[in-house]
Amino acid sequence: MDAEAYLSHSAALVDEFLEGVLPRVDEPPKDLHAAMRHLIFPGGKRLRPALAFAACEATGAPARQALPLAGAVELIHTYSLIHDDLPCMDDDRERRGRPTVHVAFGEATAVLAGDALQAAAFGALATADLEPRLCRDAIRDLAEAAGAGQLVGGQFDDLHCDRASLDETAIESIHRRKSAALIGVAIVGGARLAGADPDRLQRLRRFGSLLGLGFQIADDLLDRHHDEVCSMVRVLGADAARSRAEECLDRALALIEDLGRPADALRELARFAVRRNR
Ligand code: GRG
Repeated sequence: MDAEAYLSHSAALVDEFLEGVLPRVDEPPKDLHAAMRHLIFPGGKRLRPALAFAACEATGAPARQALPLAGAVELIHTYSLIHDDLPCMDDDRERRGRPTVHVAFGEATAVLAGDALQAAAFGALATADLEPRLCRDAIRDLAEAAGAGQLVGGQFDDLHCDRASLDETAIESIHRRKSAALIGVAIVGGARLAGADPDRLQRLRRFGSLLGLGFQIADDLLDRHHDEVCSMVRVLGADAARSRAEECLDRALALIEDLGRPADALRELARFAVRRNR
């Protein structure tokens, strides 16, 4: 199965899950519930859920076993996009060709919708039918990836960094926290729910970190604003940034070289994440 087919198959699986965990729009407070769903349906590429499913399959379990984690990561991803678009952050009026949540529903509702999506992510994991130790570990990993040490801390440094002192190393640190950590937790979490042993989890953690960095450099290459303060293209130039992303991909793929056919989808998605044009 190629990456596009795997992504659309994954989207169908995770959409059904998300539909089940999100509050209905015909129940009050209706506007809050509609705002929570605005960016979830229709969603984006659903790359993180797909990576969770593929890592689960690479570990020998059916994709469905990773569903609570895949759904939880997509909920965190969506909350972070809603908050990132706010006037106090990037101040974007459009995302995926539609009005951003604060444009459609107002700023206060967008903040609250993001907050509620984050809570829904942890609720979905905590109430899933999982072995208690696996459930605890998955929640802990997600909290780490979404918190001050990773996603939120990376966003903070992105907002407050000093353009003059931002070299490749500093940008890489922000990319790893703001973007790669959530990619990594999707991969590690998917394998965890498949029962992966500590060695496998450690290897996939390194795979996810490299892939996440390659994904974010690809995002910098796709971004029309190459003069963005925190862009690898700004500090390296497009050619060197592309080489750096390819190097991340090569090193990531080498880590899963011996996983055989069950890891085919994970490899396809890795190539897609770094070479994508959307
Ligand atoms: C506000 C806590 C907080 C964090 C914001 C998500 C984020 C951190 C910033 C958004 C801008 C940005 C460059 C994020 C890096 C991650 C990224 C490239 C998100 C877009 O991911 P895709 O391409 O999006 O998977 P789709 O639309 O396909 O879901």
